[in-house]
Amino acid sequence: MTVIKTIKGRRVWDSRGNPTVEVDVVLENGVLGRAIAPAGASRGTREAIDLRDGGNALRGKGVGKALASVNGPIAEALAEREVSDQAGADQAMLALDSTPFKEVLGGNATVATSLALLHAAAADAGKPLWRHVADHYGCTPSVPLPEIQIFGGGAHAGRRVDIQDFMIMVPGASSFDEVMEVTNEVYFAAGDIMAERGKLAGIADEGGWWPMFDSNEEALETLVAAIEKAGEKPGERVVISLDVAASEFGKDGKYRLALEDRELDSGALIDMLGGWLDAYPIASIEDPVGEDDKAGMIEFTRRFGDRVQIIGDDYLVTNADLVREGATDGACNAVLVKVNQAGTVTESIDTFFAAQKAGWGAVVSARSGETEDASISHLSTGLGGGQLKVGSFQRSERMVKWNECLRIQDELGAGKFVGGKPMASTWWGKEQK
Ligand code: 2PG
Ligand code: MG
Repeated sequence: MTVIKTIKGRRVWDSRGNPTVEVDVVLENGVLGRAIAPAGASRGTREAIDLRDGGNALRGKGVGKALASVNGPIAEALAEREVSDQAGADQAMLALDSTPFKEVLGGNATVATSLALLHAAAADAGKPLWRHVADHYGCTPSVPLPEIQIFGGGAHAGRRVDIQDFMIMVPGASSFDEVMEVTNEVYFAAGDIMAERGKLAGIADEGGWWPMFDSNEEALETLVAAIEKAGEKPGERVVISLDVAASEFGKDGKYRLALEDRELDSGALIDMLGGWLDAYPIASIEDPVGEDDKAGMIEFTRRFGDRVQIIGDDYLVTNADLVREGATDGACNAVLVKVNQAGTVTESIDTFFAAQKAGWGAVVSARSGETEDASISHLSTGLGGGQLKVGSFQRSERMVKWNECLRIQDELGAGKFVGGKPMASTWWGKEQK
């Protein structure tokens, strides 16, 4: 029994140079737990809000109001509480804010506090965070299989291509270390090919290459060429994963591919993506249609759900009720778990368990605005969640998460890595059951 002594928020800065919220939770025995809120750019409309100050200063992105939430009502409500009661503390924050999207306290205030509490409880128990998560929630820990971005697009690269994330996964690897090695080869092969072809503009928000492609499909062709240049046979050890992030270019069932200057209805978008699934070794696809396109998501899942992982991000916003609804509707077969979309650890883990109960996959994910906080590497391992999405293979706010997984793998042993599965004709996640 160790109780919380103080909770203090401070302003720090994220990978895009924007202010964000860091929280220190100090226990009566002096133990510290610390965490930092990330920030998305392609945000779902139903996720917890980032409370920002508005106005001209700091481009309206100040976090003074969010810090006031932490240092005022949150600190007051949580003081003297038992630190290991994560659910109780998260509930106490929810009791201060009855709005659906945490508009009073700010999701950035609640998520940093909630994660800092988790860190404090782990430190108090003398355990690494991943072990605390596994023990506290009754899970078998395993090191996740990453999906790693090679090119950025959409909101992360000035909308230079419409599709947001072109990623690879290495399900055929037998250790996390091997994934890193293969990714290094593919990532730099892609950069070389783009430079040779005059298609490389720089580095996008999540560390992936910022492309100058003339079509979305050119990105896929280049990615396949990069996998081959790295000495791999596409679809064997290495597969492709896409985040279409369709809400960013579509509304009310109308999708505008600006790069190709054409508009598609939901059916035509689904047909186009289906064509890509036939032509390229794509094992996973996120938000193939918009967050408001329920009929489209059901149709996409009906047609392709038995051969590809279909992840809901903006569509499900780390919400357990929406996961249950999606499972009933037959929309998606996996969920992206972003702690700041939900706003608390407890709600995120509820979402994870709702997905597990539905027989779905779960991918713990970073945001495009990140920091040195590596909590999600531990969360994903502790839950035995299977997959982790962090962005690309460059820049320290990304590498800190991958490197943390390497350390965890050393503690857990390579045998606890979720992978080592050759790509099969069906969705690899299903193969694992
Ligand atoms: C996503 C994320 C991470 P953002 O859409 O999955 O790539 O982007 O954090 O900008 O919402
Ligand atoms: Mg997404």
